[in-house]
Amino acid sequence: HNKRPIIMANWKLNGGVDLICSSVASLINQPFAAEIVICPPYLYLRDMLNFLQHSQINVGSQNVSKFKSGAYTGETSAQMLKEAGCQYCLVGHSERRETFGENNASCQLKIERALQSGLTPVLCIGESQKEYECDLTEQVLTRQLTESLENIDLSQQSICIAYEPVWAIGTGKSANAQVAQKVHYFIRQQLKAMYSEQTAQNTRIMYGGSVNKNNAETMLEQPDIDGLLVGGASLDPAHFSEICNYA
Ligand code: G2H
Repeated sequence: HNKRPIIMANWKLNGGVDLICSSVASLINQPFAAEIVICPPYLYLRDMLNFLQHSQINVGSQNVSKFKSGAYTGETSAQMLKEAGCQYCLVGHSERRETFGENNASCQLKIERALQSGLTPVLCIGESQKEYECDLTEQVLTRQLTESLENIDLSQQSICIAYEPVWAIGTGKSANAQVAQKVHYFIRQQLKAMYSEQTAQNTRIMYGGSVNKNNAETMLEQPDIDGLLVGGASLDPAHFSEICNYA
């Protein structure tokens, strides 16, 4: 690996002050080789940022508005997140696509907003169970990448990609590391075709979907897996710090 690995925790709609305190306590003084990022619910971003301000750990949001400002009740803008101190935002997580009507076009707008504000977007892509069974993975990923990244210039700024096969999310069925590696390699080739060899090499591609301490190490050994996006297992601070130590 020529890049620093990245391990991101996605708390989803979980956690509270207790989890913040216990996570911070278990992570804060450890010298991790990887970059560690925690994405708590919006309401806790400030607390997280305050606790982590003298640490190496970064904070990200789980979503971002596609709008800059205005009459959009309930939204949080990229500028606000950046101003609060976030460095990353997830974009287009499959749960948002499935339950909140997000699609590649909204991802494209969100990525634009994030980059304009200096946040690094983490574009989440992945095929459904049905698409996987019909052998449509490459087709689906190509479409997600080309539509979500339309008109996005990556020569001066970077994004991260999280490959999360939907059938592996929260199911306990993680993809086999060799299968995941093949898909990551494919994603990198797509980035090369869309941008350049350099952009493809510089973009960190994370794997997500039922990552835990038993599969994290093998995943991270794969040449095209640059990091992990961890959901369920990140809610247990000891378990999460064990995963972080594999990178
Ligand atoms: C996939 C992942 C984190 P989990 O959604 O984004 O969650 O590890 O619980 O499958």
